[in-house]
Amino acid sequence: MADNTPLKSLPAWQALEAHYEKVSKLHLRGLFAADPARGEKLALEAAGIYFDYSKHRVTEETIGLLADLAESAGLREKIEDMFTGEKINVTEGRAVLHTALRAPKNATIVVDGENVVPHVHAVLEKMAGFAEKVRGEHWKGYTGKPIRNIVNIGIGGSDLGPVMAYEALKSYSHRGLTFRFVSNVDGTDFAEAVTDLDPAETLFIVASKTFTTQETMTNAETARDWALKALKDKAAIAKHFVAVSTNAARVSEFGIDTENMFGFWDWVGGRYSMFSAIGLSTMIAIGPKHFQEMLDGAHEMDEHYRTAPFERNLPALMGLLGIWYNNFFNAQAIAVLPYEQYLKRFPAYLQQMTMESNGKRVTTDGRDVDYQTSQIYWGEPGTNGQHSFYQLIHQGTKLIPCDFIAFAKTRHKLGRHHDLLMANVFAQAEALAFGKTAAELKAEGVKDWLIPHKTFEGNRPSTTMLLDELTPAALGRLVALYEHSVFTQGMIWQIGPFDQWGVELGKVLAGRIAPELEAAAEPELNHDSSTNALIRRYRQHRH
Ligand code: G6Q
Repeated sequence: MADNTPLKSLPAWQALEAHYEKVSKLHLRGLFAADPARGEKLALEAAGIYFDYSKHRVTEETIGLLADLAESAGLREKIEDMFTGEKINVTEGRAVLHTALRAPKNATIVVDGENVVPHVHAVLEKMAGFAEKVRGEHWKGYTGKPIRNIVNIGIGGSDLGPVMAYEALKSYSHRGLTFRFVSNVDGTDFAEAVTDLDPAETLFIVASKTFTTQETMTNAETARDWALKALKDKAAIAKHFVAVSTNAARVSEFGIDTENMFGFWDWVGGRYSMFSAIGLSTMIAIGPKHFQEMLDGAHEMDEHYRTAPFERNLPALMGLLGIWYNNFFNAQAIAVLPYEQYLKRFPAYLQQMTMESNGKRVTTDGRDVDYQTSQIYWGEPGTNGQHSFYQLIHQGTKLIPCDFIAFAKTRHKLGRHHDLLMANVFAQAEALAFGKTAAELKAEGVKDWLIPHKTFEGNRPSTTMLLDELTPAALGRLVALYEHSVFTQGMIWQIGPFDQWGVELGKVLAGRIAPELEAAAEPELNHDSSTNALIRRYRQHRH
């Protein structure tokens, strides 16, 4: 297959290059005028998501050509390889099986000769038992008080998913429990998270796949000191600390009983781990039943991705549309704009999932790419963004395709709020696509000199995703949608979405600098002159 054929040599790629020359000149105003049914034709519904892509700068031919690209890039086979546990994380020699985390009990997925599904369900059951104990006040702290506060300590993939899911599903959460998330090595994060908490009522979940991550271990040690200062007895650790990890030896070295450890496996990547035991805080918040609904939602999207033809396959289409703008229109970014306050951390979560996965510059076989890879993902919930950076999206010089995410039902029926929210999301997509012409402004009597300022050229693409309601299942579907969109892109760009070597160098250098900052005597510094000067200045000024 196309593995070793450079991407730009694929006939399907070249067909898209030629097609781009025609389509890039078209305006969405013209495309909609030419086909009154376009708004319904270029929309799909699957796994509970209505996906309107009609406001994209595409024709039906574009979609066909993009689907051809996916076929000729071998996407079909690659999806099967992922789902069946092939070791597609090449540089780490690992399978990539976040889909197994949401597979039903009777599924069979074999890694190294063993069916992993029973292991997944065993951990889910152990998590459920623990979550119910905490929720039902049966898990008591060392002094006999029930646990009221849960503090998740983790970073990156061991933090962003849990925070995002907790915030997203807050309306389903146990309101008698307080949840906090500590990630940053900046002591402020820990200090502020625990400032109003009683150690006797606080449970720390130390979430770290490796149990070696500097930030997490530093925060966990500080948490242990904080708890012991109040509880005074090492035996208290067993009641106030649990771990989520793949590294049992390190967990017990830290002092946590491995009975209170929830495991996962090397085939779960950090940024793909929110459905694993890393989701323990989520499960305690929303309960095992809702957690299972979230898994079922993700599984529904998995099945859709695995089986639907690419033209009608939401994750494939989303990924391919991203490629269309990134590689043909030279667009650099994608804005993710949820019109749902509960999804306020969703853009941050997606930043890691998308950019840590596909921010790569060599192919899996080590060649430099000669095309762009991951877009920059960013965003904020609507309508706040409208009063801030949307100006640039409407009238700036950059092309920024937008993902609008909205829900027909609100979790809080309050007067006109939801209708107004929805009016805004529909209006933004409409304004971006169709803009406002000079002729329209003139007809409205706008003075000539103001017309250039008030003109919106339009033709700015967006997807509108409309879901029924932000339920646990809906969240599962949305997350899986983006996961598979990222996979689609990574496979077409011939890069490896599941490693992250780019985070290593900074870690190594920080490890070298930390002792230089901590040394009592003036250390000999052998960095560049800028780094040396910064270190010296910090040492002089820190007290
Ligand atoms: C994610 C990355 C990274 C990781 C953190 C935390 O895909 O690998 O963000 O999740 O570095 O790692 P630990 O869970 O091992 O502490």
